[in-house]
Amino acid sequence: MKMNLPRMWRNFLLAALLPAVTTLVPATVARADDAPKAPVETKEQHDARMGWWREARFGMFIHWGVYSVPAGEWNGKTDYAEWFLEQTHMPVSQYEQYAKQFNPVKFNAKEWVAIAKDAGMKYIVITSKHHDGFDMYPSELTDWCIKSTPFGRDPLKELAEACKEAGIRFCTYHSIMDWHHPDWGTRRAWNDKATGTPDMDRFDAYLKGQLKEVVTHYHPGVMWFDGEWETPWTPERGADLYAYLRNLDPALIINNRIGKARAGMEGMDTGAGAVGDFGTPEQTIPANGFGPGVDWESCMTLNNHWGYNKHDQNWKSPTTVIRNTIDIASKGGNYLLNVGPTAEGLIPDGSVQCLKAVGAWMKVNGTAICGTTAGPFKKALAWGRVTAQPGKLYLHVFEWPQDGKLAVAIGNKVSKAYLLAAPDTALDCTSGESGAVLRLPGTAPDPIASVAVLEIDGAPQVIATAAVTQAADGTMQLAAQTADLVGSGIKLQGEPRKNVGFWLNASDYVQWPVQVTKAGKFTVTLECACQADSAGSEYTVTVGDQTLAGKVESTDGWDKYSTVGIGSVSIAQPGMVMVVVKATKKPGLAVMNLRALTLKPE
Ligand code: H79
Repeated sequence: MKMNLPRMWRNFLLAALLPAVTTLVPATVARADDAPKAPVETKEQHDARMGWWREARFGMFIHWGVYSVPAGEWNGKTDYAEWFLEQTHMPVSQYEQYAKQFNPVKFNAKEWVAIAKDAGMKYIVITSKHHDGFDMYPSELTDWCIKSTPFGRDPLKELAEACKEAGIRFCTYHSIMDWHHPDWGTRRAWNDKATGTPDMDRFDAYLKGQLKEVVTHYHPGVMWFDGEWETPWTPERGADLYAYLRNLDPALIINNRIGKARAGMEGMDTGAGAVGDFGTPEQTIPANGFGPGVDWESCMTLNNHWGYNKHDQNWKSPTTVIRNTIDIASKGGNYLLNVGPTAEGLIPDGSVQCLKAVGAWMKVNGTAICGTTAGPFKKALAWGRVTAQPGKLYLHVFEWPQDGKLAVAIGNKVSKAYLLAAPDTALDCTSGESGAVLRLPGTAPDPIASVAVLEIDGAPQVIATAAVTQAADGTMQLAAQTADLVGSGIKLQGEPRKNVGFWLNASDYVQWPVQVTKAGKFTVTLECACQADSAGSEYTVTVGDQTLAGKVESTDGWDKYSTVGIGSVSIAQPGMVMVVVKATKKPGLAVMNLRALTLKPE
């Protein structure tokens, strides 16, 4: 669906409120002793199960269903897609008629799989069912499925087979929320086909029956849930379904939307009710990664809709898609990029053209994406991004240096350096404790991103670089833009990203490594904003080994800043000092919006 401003605002409020709400749920989901449990795994077994998915890094999402028949248009409005039924409030009996027009005779599974594979994608995730409840395979449990169309074929079977043949993984998306089924707990008023009282236990049995069909007939590598946020779906049902599926197929990988702990569109779990194997940021890329052991996948549209919309030609450029792929891989995540095929069975040309350009880049540089892990740097670098493999760093250069010199803040010895576009030409690279400097040729082999490989001895040793240095008068200005943001929710906001916001988790924090050249005594002030109903948060500011404490007062708005003095600190000698702001108490929605911290010599 297209995200308009009011919805985004609703999302923000919901995302903001969610952590507070989930803390009301017991930390471990209480279930009957005899309830089925997921197979117990050692870390090694877990790593082995996640192995193919972690290596893949790049996949194709496919949103395909009967909503592709109206193609996003109804009654003069042209902004619909897969949320058509909910947004138009069309009676279900009328919506069902679209199934009779769904006859995608041009569908060719091998072609779709080739489009994905040629783009460098290693898996596809297709909607076995979206929120409208329509199954894209012949289910024995309902007629509201591909059987009620003139299309006498099984798209899931054809795709699963084509994937197997091409050596890429077949996966399915299955919506929990179901606007069509009479037993889904929050039945829509426009569901004129449903009678009786909704019964979630019956719904649960129906869902399990369908998932058993999907798992046993098509063997998806991932089961991707969605639509978990409505109240009829509970943490208990999530945990129970997770156990059910993992017992059905112990190798199955399941996303976190099977549970109830997802914090809004940021997609990561906060609070209780967490189940599943990976987090699911939607239409967004986390500012930084989450460290080893936290698996996540950013899903994104190629235009403004998931399902087919014939009016939407707002395609992302190859530059955006390629740099997103790199950015995500450099932070240790996967990129699941969507296409919305037509009711004829074709992937729109705008998508195909973009994916072709991505494929051309991946052909040369794919080894710097697939099978790599996050790079060693905690934050994005000014010139590009870094991914890693044992003994190798892949430098994805977005901004080609004018003087041909690329400084890389690692202390390792570099034994060999070359471009993936010219692997036989060794590049000159000096290395040592003060960092590596790579000499690049005059022009970039690829204006979107050129990849240089550094072969290094041992694990990468990052040289700490100070974001902040002292001004001539000794002042240190610690601006939001230069901070390390640590945590799952906290991020820069405002234009141009001028403050630290979304400080909804009290455990998130902010820090600056500061290079002190002139030691002495400093007055510490903080520039922050806080809405009245969130006032009262308490925080500490730690400078080296000294800690000051403060309390956030209302400034009458999240965008009304005031500067408050919080005390003074002494820095005994020059060197690297860490300045950290942490929350110790958060009675309201957020800790504060933080614009800057200033240390001024006394
Ligand atoms: O399948 C695609 C979309 O149809 C579906 N997810 C992608 C993969 C999608 N459903 N809803 N949205 C996208 C946006 C709506 C988000 C909200 Fe919420 C649901 C706002 C309030 C409820 C999630 C849960 C975000 C905040 C709470």
